[in-house]
Amino acid sequence: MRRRGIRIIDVRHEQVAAHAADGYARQTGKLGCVVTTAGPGCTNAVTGVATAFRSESPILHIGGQGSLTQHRMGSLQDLPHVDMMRPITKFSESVRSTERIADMISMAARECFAGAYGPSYLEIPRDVLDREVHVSTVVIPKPGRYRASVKSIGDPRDVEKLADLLVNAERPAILFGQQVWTSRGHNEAIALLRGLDIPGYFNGASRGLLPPGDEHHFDRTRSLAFKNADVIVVVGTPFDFRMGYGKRISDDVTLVQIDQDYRTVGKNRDISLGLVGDPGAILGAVLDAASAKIDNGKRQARRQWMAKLHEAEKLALEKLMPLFTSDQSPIHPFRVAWELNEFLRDDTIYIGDGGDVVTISAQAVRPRAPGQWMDPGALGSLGVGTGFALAAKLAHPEKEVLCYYGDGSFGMTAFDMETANRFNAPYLAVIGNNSAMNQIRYGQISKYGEQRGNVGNLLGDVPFSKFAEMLGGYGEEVRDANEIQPALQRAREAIQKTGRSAVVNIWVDPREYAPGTKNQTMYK
Ligand SMILES: Cc1ncc(C[n+]2csc(CCOP(=O)(O)OP(=O)(O)O)c2C)c(N)n1
Ligand SMILES: [Mg+2]
Repeated sequence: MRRRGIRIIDVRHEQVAAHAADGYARQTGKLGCVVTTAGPGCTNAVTGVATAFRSESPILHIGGQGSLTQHRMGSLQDLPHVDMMRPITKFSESVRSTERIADMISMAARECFAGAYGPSYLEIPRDVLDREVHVSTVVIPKPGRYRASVKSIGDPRDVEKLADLLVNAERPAILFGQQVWTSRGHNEAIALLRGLDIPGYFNGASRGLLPPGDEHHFDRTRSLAFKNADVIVVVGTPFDFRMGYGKRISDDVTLVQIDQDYRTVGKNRDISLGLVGDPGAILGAVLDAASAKIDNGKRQARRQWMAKLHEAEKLALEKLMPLFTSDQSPIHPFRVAWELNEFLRDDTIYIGDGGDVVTISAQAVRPRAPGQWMDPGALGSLGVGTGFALAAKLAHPEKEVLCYYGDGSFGMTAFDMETANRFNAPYLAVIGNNSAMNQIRYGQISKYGEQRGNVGNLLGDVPFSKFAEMLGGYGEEVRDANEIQPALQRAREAIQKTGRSAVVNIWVDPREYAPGTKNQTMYK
């Protein structure tokens, strides 16, 4: 395998393997691959594959199966994998003969990149895998030769239409979703914002496309902008729960949607114009078309619109500052979020894996470069962090990797921190520890009252720093807000010195919740 340029990263838990394959795809833009055994190996990987499915991340899951000669006889670890995986993949098949393995891998990979990206599953029974066949009997697709480019711009007339809309807009706003990053359309996205002077908003994996402080980067005024805009362009993100299913956007605004998937455009609400294709290719073509048409009067109007939004951004930040700088005890989770953002380097890949503490961190943490924000995406799966961290560090050994966990999340997959250490891929784990599944606790308390609300969501007080020490790394407990920054620095230095992952376990106030949790917006 090594001779063929394939590196095997053997993890402890298959869920982590699947999240790592997903994380690798997100970090490299290439196909991630996870290989599991049959039965429980496959079921353990399900959450990772499902996460990749909802996040449109291209991964290939290859799974084992008992021999075809024992088909349905009750062999060890036998399950109907192909049927199980079908609803959470774009392609799910069993390979029935050894001659077909390579060809079917190419089919699975082609599906991963067809339209919106996503996972494929391929089951290979044991005797199919073990049999030797002569190479002359086999179709072996060549890398780079087995599929077409996916950089389609859709209907060129619609590209012209969108260019017209944008050069004539006075109050436009563009929201870039995760497809813009996963399809690597970030350069075109940025060029369009700058070329036409349009405010940009970013969600999911597209956070960090522009650095904080950039003239075209906005992040606290999306509702305001959408309320007052004349043209809104939504790129590579569906009208799902994160967008209130599109219901919050007025019917009077000109609404344009660009997506890799035909099925996503116009779903849940009507649009004025829809374009299907590769986000970067489309945005690049739109800028080209618009460049010939620019109207400087309208550009001036757009610059004033941006200035107004910048004012509103400043006010929104000022309103949050008392929470960000709170030195209350126990520590306010908003303070942790602020300190994490202060701590980030230009090259830190930031991963959020948890409930409320992580939701809160999104209010302060601003990744400094494209690809340096990772979250579970629309499936909202807790436990993604360890696999993401492992993959991110392996894909970019020169970068720093920081995963911010809830204590509930950390408990789910943390044991593969040992795998990260074993493969010289150390990362910094920071835990916002409220000894509870707090995001869930809030809803229960508000529905059923204190007494009945605290059921099924309280966790023990665990000094997780010892976990890092057990694995030969650095660990620290933090109970004082002013100790957060120094503790993070010590952990950073220790990782550099020891090559082992570190844990900074920050005890946060369990009485504090994220605004979204209080409004229960995730269910609306
Ligand atoms: C695998 C999985 N199980 C359950 C949930 C539902 N859930 C969402 S947030 C949350 C609480 C998470 O607790 P923690 O990681 O400690 O973060 P906190 O909310 O306490 O800050 C739960 C159980 C989920 N999203 N994913
Ligand atoms: Mg918690």
